[in-house]
Amino acid sequence: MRPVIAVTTMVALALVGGTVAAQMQRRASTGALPEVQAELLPPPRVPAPITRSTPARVIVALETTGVKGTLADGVEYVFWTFGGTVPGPLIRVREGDTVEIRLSSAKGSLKTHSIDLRAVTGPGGGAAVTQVMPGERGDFEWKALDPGLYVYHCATPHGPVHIANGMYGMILVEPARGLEPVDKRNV
Ligand SMILES: [Cu+2]
Repeated sequence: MRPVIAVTTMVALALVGGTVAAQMQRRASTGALPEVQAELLPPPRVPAPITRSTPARVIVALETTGVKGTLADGVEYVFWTFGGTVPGPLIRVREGDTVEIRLSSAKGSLKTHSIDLRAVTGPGGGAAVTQVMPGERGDFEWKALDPGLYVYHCATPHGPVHIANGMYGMILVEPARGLEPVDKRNV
């Protein structure tokens, strides 16, 4: 059994090595990208469609905060939020963008928080490197490879409790060719 384990380990290390090398190569090639700040709006408002036809480096600065809100008539509750709202703001990027997530936690917050974006193909969708304690900040960057609409959420144990308290939102990775026009619009 040992040779099998050794070979498996070597293959895994080679794959990880290749992935890291590819990421480093991509990182080196993103140096000249124009930098844009993600427009983060309180739902139901959403950022305008992306009109760029080339990749950019998108900065997403999100703060986790506790916000007192009304749960029902006369019932107040402190929600755990991304950006002060439940759900959190829609993040809008374009396929091929390099996205830098800057997740901070407000001073005075009572919990550690994190972010797991399902659009990210990496450890925990970013949660592995963004377990931020009150007053701290965790950053990471990733490349948006797969267009689609994905959920993001806090992934600090116990994850479902953080999500149930309000820590979720959506991220849209627009296709590089742009979105298809809609045939019906409700206004
Ligand atoms: Cu959390």
